[in-house]
This record gives sequence, structure tokens and C-alpha cells, in this order.
Amino acid sequence: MRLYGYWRSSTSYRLRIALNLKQLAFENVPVDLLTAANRGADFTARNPFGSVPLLEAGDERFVQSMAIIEWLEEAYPEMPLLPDDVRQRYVARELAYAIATELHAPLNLPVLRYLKSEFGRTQDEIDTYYRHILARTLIPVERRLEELGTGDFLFDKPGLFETVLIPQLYNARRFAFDLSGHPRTVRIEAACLALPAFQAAHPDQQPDNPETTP
Ligand SMILES: N[C@@H](CCC(=O)N[C@@H](CS)C(=O)NCC(=O)O)C(=O)O
Repeated sequence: MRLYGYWRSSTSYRLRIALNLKQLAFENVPVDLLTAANRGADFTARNPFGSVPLLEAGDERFVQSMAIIEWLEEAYPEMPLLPDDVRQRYVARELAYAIATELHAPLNLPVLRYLKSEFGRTQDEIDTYYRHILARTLIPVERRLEELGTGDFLFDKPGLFETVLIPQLYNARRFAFDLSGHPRTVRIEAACLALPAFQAAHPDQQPDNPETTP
């Protein structure tokens, strides 16, 4: 498989985690979002949405990270990301999709750029907006984790929820979001970051990261 992604893209990070947890080997193909390589004709011919990640498996192409993860789960049922129990599967999806749709989507790079270029917002205002959107979803997620009485993971091992959560916490820390009121979320983050599947997927480990690559 070939994964077209960008080191700091949270949806690429999400998919790297999913592939690692499922022990599926892949080749990384960096797409530079800063130079808008994702909007060039070469890339949009492969993915009309112009976004990463894009996964190629044999002759087939897959786009939209949540749909890709759901496809992987069905095509490669070994090492499942969803629990067996139907109620637990629902909970994992409830929390994962809350983060993917209500938290990640309004914080995508083109949205932030648009706030600056079209509305003249300052970086401070954009950072405030970013933290506001994070709080809107991370606070109820923490409350749900409390209700569920979670420990190191949502259920017995990391799966769909952790796959989607961890990249957004990486962003939350970049934007100085205060996680002190989120002990259950932070416990899950620490347990995940101790695992090789998450470590190998981390932005710092990616070959196109200019901050860590000589
Ligand atoms: N719904 C899409 C969102 C993908 C997405 O937002 N990708 C971002 C990086 S995290 C991207 O490519 N941004 C650049 C752009 O859209 O121009 C998915 O889950 O795959």
C-alpha cells in the first residue's frame, strides 16, 4: 500500500496509526501541503477532494480518512479496530466521529487560511478560535470517558477512538490548549504514546518533517 500524506496532517497521522495497529505495511509518499502540492493537477487527478490522506492499494484508490479506516476494517478484519460488542462499537464510533467531524473539520488548514486571508484575522484570534473548537468537543469527550469509567484505553485495547483522538491531542498541545481538566483523555494519550504503533506514526518520525529530518 502507498499512503500519500503530510507529516503534520492529523488525518494522515490518523491513518498511519490505523495501518500500524492493523499491522499493514505501507510506503509513505509525502505531499507538501505548504506548497499546495495537494491542489496540483497530478494530485487532484488521484483525489478530486485535493486532501490527504490518499491510500493506494493495488490498482485501487481510497480517500476520506474515516471511510478508508472503515474500509480497512472490513477488508482486513484481522487486528480489528472496533470491539466485538455492538454497543461498544457504537460508543467507539460516537466518540471517534465527534472528533473527526466536529473538532477536526473546522480546524482544517484551508479554514484557518481563509479566516486570515478573507477576514483579516490575526494569528492570536485564530489560535483563540482553534482552542474554542477544541474545547467544544474535548470537554464532552472527557465527560463521556468519566461516565464510561475508562482506564488506559476506551475499552481493552486501542482502536478507532484512540486512532482519531491522538492526532488531535498533538494539535491541541501545539496550540497550547489546557488539558489539565482532562485526566482521562490524557491517561489514554500517555498509554497510546507508549506503544510502537503510535510512536512510528508520530509526526516527529516522518521523513518529510523538516523539524526532525536533517
Ligand atoms: N475529511 C477528510 C479531511 C482531510 C483533510 O482535512 N486533510 C487535510 C490535512 S489534515 C488537508 O489535506 N488539508 C489541505 C487542504 O485541504 O488543502 C478526511 O478525513 O480525509
